[in-house]
Amino acid sequence: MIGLNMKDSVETLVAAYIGLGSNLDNPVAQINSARTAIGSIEGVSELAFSSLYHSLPMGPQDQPDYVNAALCIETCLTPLALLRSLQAIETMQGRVRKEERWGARTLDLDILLYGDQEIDVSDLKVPHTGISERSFVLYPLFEIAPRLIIPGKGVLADLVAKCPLNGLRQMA
Ligand code: ROI
Repeated sequence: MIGLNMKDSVETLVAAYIGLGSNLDNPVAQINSARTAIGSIEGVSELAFSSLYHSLPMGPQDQPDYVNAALCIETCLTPLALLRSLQAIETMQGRVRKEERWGARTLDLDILLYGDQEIDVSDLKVPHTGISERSFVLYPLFEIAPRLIIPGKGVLADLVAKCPLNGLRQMA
């Protein structure tokens, strides 16, 4: 990206949380290079990065296990500008959007939270749909933000306490 457009940025810095997931083409390398790429977006800086987690696929079972992580950033980008930048990184890392719902992917970058905002537009729903039921989202998030409150859903620690691990494990 060459310079920030005025309409892509907000006046104040916002803390946002991003969920990372991959189950194709060396998932650990995919997640690590996505982390570097996100930190290089103009108007974004990394505040915290979770451990990597190994997780069983949610959805169709005839796909490889996943690697998941969570990232906290500080950004002056609007939610939609951030989304576009994340989608560009997914595409650069070989993401092919297929017809099949919940199929395997090289890289999935989801905006989990954007400050304390609730956003529901055609391209973007924040907090991310399904956040409260997905162990591979909640546990990495809890590791980097144990006191977080999820707008509209409550205290993260309570959501974690109610969510079984479903085979999730922290990688060495
Ligand atoms: N399952 C796991 N374990 N981790 C993911 O990141 C993930 N992402 C998805 C679907 C296909 C729903 N399943 C997943 O998009």
